[in-house]
Amino acid sequence: MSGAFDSRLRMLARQFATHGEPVDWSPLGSGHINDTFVVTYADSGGSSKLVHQRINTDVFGDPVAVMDNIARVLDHLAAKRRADDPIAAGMTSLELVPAIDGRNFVVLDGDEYWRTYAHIDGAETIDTAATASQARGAAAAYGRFQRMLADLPGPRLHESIPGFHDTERRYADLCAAIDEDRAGRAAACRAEIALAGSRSQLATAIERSALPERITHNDTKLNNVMLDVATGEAVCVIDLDTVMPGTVLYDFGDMVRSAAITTAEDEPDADAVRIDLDIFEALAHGYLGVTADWLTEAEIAGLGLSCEVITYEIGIRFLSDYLGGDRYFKTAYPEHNRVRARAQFALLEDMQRSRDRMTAILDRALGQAPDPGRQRLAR
Ligand code: GN1
Ligand code: MG
Repeated sequence: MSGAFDSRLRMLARQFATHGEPVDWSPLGSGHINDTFVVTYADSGGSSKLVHQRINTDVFGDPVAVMDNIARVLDHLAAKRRADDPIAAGMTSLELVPAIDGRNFVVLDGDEYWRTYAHIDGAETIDTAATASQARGAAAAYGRFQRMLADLPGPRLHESIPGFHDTERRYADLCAAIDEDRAGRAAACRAEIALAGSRSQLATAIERSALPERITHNDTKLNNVMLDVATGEAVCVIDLDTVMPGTVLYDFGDMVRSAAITTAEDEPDADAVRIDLDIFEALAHGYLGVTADWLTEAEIAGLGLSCEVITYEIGIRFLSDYLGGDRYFKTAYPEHNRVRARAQFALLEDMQRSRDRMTAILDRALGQAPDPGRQRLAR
């Protein structure tokens, strides 16, 4: 995509409400789905940066619905900040740059959907947590994000990807991918397929009917929170494509599997992949510190299990994509999705070995959170 971006950029500059001329650009971030570019625009008054992003319409079949969700969510977050709501203190949120026709996206060549955000200066994303305080801040940011959206007015958000965290369906998709064996890779993946089969009870382990529906982020990787470069504080939750109705367990589990890992997500040496319990503790404290008085008993009770379920879910998604010939996630080399799957499964196995310690950590974090019991009785 990046090679073709030069030719797109002129059209984007014309069709979005930009100031000045594009003078420089580079690809941005490490997402597996969309194409993202940061562009410097300059005029006589100075320069500023915008982020142009092409929405992957193979993944997001209804990009207009995605943009409708995002615009409503961002309006609501901005309103919280304007009202000086303490839950928004110190945070910012993404700002959409409109197109000149007033919409919040532009369509190029009939089927390329592009959106534009103002660049957030002085902030960065990290793929792995260097310190516990980064993890605590990111977890608190996701917790505050969920709470701020609890009173979003208007109709239910669109399901931008139906069944996104339906682990049972993800397991059925894996079984279909094994049967179809489209890329002829199943025979070589016997160990990964066996591991997935041996843990298949996780596919039905979350009792959704016992949990309140919330507005959740659904892609709570560590690198979807921007941190202030100077202070390391979490300042903005990004990557809002999958914000939709869900359960808080999806967000907590995804946060843990992405941040509390001793290696990169695509570590080729699966033996090196472990749960980092110090980071896990920081995540638990950060998240429960801002949500404990809001979550239900059932939600709190499910937090530990959610880590295993979501790690399993992403593992089987990577494996399914590998078996299907790498058509969903971007890959850098042919075995990439298989390596990712093995790393998730290794993380899952270590979580299962560490279950008692994780439960103790959650209990401790809950005990130190601001008076959850009283609020829960009052509800
Ligand atoms: C994708 O693009 P990125 O990295 O933010 C994926 C997530 C996975 C993640 C695995 C819409 O997110 O569900 O957890 O890769 N997003 C979508 O790294 O499928
Ligand atoms: Mg992302």
